[in-house]
Amino acid sequence: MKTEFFINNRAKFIERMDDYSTAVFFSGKAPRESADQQYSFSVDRNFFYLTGIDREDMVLVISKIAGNVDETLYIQPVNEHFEKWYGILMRKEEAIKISGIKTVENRNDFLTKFSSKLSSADRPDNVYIFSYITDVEEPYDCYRSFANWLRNQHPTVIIKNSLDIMIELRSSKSEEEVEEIKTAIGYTNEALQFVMKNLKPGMYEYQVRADFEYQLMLRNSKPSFTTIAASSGNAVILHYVDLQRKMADDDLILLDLGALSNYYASDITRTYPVNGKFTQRQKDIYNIVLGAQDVTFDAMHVGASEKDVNNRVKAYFAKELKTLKFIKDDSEVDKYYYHSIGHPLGLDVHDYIRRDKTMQENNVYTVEPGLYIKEEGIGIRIEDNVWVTKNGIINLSKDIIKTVSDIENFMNK
Ligand SMILES: [Mn+2]
Repeated sequence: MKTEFFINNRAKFIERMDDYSTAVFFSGKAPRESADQQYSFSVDRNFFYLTGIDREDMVLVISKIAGNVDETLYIQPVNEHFEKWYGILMRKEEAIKISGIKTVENRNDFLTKFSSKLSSADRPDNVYIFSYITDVEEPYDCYRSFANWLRNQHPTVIIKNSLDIMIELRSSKSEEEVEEIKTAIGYTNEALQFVMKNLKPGMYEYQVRADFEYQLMLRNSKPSFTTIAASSGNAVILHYVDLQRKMADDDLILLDLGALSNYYASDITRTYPVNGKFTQRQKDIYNIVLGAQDVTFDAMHVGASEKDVNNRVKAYFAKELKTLKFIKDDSEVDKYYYHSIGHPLGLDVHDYIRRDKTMQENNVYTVEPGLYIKEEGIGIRIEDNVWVTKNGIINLSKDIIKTVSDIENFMNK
């Protein structure tokens, strides 16, 4: 991605931060998995959004004091021993080139320099750190240990959360970001075509996952989240990840999966007949879910509330389920449709949710109606990724086939 994109993101952040403030962003560290193994590193998405860099243990500091802006990036110093074992660390010149940040310092000096800044004449009153989902069971992350240090060493400084600014910036996608999501959708489409060609009774669910992820790896991509491959009755479990079942003739398989392109995610669900042909019952329910997508697309526009859109879908499902004699009253719809219609998508698969929960220009959402008939072992979800524009919505994943006839024709070609 272009350096200008990241420079622009920081400019937008600076515009929104209070004067006499400093904001700190950490790139993060991989947690330990066992005695001598680390989980693979995945960069903090806000750090990436503001710098374009995806390396471990870096710190971005942005200051606005009396209107004067200062940006400093702290990176790990060159360490020959480390490089012999793990790879080449990022050099100053490269960090400047990718991020457009002119001042790059040694990571080991961060706390000392930050501390002296807080005691100087041009000190900030506020320090922005970032907090989103806090879970007391989770180990301390970089922000928490930094917040503790701040409270101990500089108890009068005001700690603010940069969450609201990041929600505003990240929920409004630039064209460049939409292009990345489209690329991620393209990988997903190609990998799904390979999956469909290989799919047959007798395969295990984990083999379908392997087919999908192998195709992503061939494209230097990877899954945007843990691949869900749920056959038959397993598909009524929304986040089913066990994948041990051997598939039989006449099974459906629900695949909820996605790929990454420069950390931008796609999140797609398709439901296929394992033997290449839907039964009449499967087809009937499948087409109801497909119809729910159209109801959703019609309801989505700039200013629409997520709740209203979901209620339209629920009303549609209730009507269809009553016709099929599954339910007698609208209130029973939750038995067969028990999630909501979608979520914002971007650098995170579940991107930040706006506080007012309305759809705004340049938001990207998933649209994922589903019906889950436990008593018949049928679970069907169809999920696309949609861009909200002032001229209406654009389905970014319309090329991934989904009608009954298109799926059957493709699988039997
Ligand atoms: Mn999904």
